[in-house]
Amino acid sequence: MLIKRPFMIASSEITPRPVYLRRRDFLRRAVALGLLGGSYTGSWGQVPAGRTLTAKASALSTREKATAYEHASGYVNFYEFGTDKGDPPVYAPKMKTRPWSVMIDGEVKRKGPLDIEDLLKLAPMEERIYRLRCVEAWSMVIPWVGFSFAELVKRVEPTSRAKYVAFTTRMDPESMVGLNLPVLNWPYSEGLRLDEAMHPLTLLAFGMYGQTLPNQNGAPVRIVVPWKYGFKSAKSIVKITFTEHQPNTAWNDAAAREYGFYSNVNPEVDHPRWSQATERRIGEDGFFTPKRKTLMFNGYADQVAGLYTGMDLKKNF
Ligand SMILES: Nc1nc2c(c(=O)[nH]1)N[C@H]1C(S)=C(S)[C@@H](COP(=O)(O)O)O[C@H]1N2
Ligand SMILES: [Mo]
Repeated sequence: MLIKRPFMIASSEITPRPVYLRRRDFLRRAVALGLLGGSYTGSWGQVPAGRTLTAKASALSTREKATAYEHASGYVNFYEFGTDKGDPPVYAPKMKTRPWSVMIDGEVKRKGPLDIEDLLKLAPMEERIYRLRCVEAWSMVIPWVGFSFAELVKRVEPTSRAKYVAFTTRMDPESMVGLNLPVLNWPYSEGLRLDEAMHPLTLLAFGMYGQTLPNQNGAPVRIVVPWKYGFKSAKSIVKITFTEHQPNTAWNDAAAREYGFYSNVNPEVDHPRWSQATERRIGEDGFFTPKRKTLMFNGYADQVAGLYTGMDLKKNF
């Protein structure tokens, strides 16, 4: 029989949820006040003290155990900072995230730059614990902090012609050592259909693990689309463009056969070079652990399958 070591047991498993959340709130405030000496160890492992983001727990959260902070912030894809998973934690901290503004443009009534400080105050923050499934067949569970992207969309008023939204990542040659590599056509860009972008699960994230995002995870603002492969969730966003036609996206431009526009997590559609049927949970599943089955739409089928009725998901992969 498998014996759980104490650190593998989520506190949510041994404590009733409301108590668990209150305790976490205490831990967060304690961190903010410096009571715990700069960091705390809990169910998330060591989390360094940062700028705390107060958020209320969301009913959209999974009850699965969150990945340790160490892995979520240390095992990252952010190719602008290098293609190795360990590169972004080394180089990204050099990127300045203030001042920062996000340009709103295209088919929208309220165009123009939005300052990050105003964006942060746009709607109440929620903590959303989501599964994240990378196209490379690994997954994590991350407690994000942010609000539904729909909150922003409502306020900027897209025109009737807007059918898609495109996200563009910052290009900072000083810190982004990966911009010299010809892997992608920089800047990194991604896109969603407007109804996907407006889905309540689509999150505009400013933080994770109760604090502002570490740069390597997309500070100061990123998108998180939990039912799609991770690469759809663009980091460190500087531009949001509403368009009439399907926008080009960085990964689709680089290898159209491998990365479709939709990129919904789908165990039935393999990547041309590997299976998408299973995944390995980072920080939990060892090399010899049987692989976990990947779920349709990353387990969010009940909420999102309706967006794709009538579509051939093998063609629109
Ligand atoms: N700008 C930018 N955004 C990006 C990437 C990237 O290389 N550049 N990588 C993507 C990929 S492949 C994944 S799996 C997720 C990982 O997010 P995380 O590191 O915060 O878990 O970010 C996505 N967003
Ligand atoms: Mo990914």
